[in-house]
Amino acid sequence: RTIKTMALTRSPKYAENNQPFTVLIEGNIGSGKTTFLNHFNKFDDICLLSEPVERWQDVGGCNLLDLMYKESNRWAMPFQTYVTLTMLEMHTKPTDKSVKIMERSLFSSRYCFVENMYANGTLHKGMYQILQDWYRFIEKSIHIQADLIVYLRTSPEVVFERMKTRARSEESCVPLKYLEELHVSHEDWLVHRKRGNPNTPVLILNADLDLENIGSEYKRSEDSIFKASI
Ligand code: DGT
Repeated sequence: RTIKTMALTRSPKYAENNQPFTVLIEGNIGSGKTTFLNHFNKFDDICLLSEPVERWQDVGGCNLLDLMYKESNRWAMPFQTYVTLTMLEMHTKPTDKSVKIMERSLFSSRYCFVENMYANGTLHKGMYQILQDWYRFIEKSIHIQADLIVYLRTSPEVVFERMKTRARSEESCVPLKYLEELHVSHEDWLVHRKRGNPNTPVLILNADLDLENIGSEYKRSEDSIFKASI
């Protein structure tokens, strides 16, 4: 009888019960998420999912990432809906590995980028509301596994220099101010825990360190990931 009552009150969410221990790698643009992910290539039993930036750069021949930066009032909204789709595909992708590590998540898109673009006037209130309704519907109907968040914490000035050195053409017009705003929204979410589920553990790494010196930080994350996942 209890089971029947439960079935009536809540239907299972999509992708519920088929996801392994999942780690989300978060941090500002240029914080080293891709390098961090590559570090875990050497382990067999991990499903690594890097952020689908290449898909955003070629949607049927259109570079949505570029349009989002160049004509943001018009393209931010479609860009965010596409990011949501590609993130959900990663969150729900089945795997037979015992750990999944993902670069970014629906959460950073929602709590950092969308909040920031609404606050700075890029997203119209109506667009923002549509996205919020989608997020609420997704929350009710799709399971998003998140067992640990690794926050690659940086200073905006450091990532600004890295972004300029990397010189991804779409980002050529991104000012320091944008990275400062994104920094604050990451801090609000992952340090001050103002958004999202405050019970998800967050491991904070010093990602201002350059490649030669970040080894010990990576080791610290390996220990947390493997200890927590067994
Ligand atoms: P990494 O490896 O830490 O250097 O990471 P990046 O910079 O390759 O990756 P990420 O996710 O910080 O940014 C890739 C580009 O996509 C960057 O220009 C910011 C943009 N981006 C990522 N997610 C979103 C989003 O949800 N909304 C908006 N507006 N832009 C996003």
